[in-house]
Amino acid sequence: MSLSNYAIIDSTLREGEQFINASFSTEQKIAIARGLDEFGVEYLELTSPQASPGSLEDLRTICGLGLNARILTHIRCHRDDAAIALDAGVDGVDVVIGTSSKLRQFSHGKSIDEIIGLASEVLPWIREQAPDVELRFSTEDSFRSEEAELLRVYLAVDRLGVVNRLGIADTVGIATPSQVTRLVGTLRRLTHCDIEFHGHNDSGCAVANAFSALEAGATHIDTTVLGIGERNGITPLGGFVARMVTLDRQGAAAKYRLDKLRGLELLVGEMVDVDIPFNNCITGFSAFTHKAGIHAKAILNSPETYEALDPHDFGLTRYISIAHRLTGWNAVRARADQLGLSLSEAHVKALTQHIKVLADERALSLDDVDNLLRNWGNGNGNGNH
Ligand code: HCA
Ligand code: CU
Repeated sequence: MSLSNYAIIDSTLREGEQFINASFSTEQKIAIARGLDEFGVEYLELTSPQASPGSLEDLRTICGLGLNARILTHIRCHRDDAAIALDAGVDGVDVVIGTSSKLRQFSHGKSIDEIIGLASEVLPWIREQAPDVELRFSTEDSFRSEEAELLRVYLAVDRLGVVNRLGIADTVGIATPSQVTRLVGTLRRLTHCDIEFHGHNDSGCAVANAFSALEAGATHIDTTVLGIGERNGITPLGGFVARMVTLDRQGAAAKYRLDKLRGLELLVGEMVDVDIPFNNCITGFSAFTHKAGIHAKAILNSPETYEALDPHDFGLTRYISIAHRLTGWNAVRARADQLGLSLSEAHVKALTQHIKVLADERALSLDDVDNLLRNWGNGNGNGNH
């Protein structure tokens, strides 16, 4: 596995548009596209120009912005869709067709042979029209498709020799990391194409599955800002970035403007009316707060002891909470130092015990503790406050 040789395809402007609260205006799409480009994702995937007249307009507009990110659009395996997409000036098309028995029965109604026939007609046609366009072929609901049938489709497409990338999609979010490893590994061995992974988060494995895909040789990972998408969405950009930074901090920092992540999440969050969850990787409000006295002491000595990620890499700061019964005297002393108060060690220890007793009786705020510190620091401390 190469930890640096992967690309992010951010689909906030395609999968993300399928999130229940999303209905982006042209200006909002431009702001998201620019934000993602500034962050440094390699690709933006936009809604099919067939979806609506506005989608076509906006695709043209974003293709014309001159961003560094390559612009892709997501289309059905259909000549008309491809023709409109190419005419809009995209750098690549992401072609998708369902292969699971459910999709074959309840969606497009085609057999595996018919799917292969269609792909064999549409994909070479796209390549003829646009020799330089990036062409991806993906199967929808790959993990609930019958494996032999699925491989038959991928091998037939690979043999056409016109596709750059094969995509696999965990459309309903049920794949396990080892299933992802196995399928990506099989495609790696049997085909010559790059491999893209698109994973939904219904059972909470979207980041783990994206990482398993990379470990097994995938080259492209689909994300959206805050993970927005159909139902509860897909691999979140921030969670995926957290995963990669813990493994190769310098590599990730060289590829992406990590300090732009929070602004991007706030931007999109406001547009779709969602708050950043408290337990969000990196940007959740408590992601870099430390509470227990034992943790606080070690953090004060060396933050790496209890931090896998450095908040400063993301333009953030850590916070040590001291106004509670789990507090410890090292953290209380550090707060006294911050306030410019000089207390003896014995005083700090006595005050810490006092805080614990008070905290057993009622909820304390940092202001309460600061007032105590100031009183004790002024020499009024006698333990009877
Ligand atoms: C969709 C389905 C899709 C496609 C993914 C892909 C999925 O909503 O059109 O093209 O790789 O999850 O299967 O998002
Ligand atoms: Cu999807």
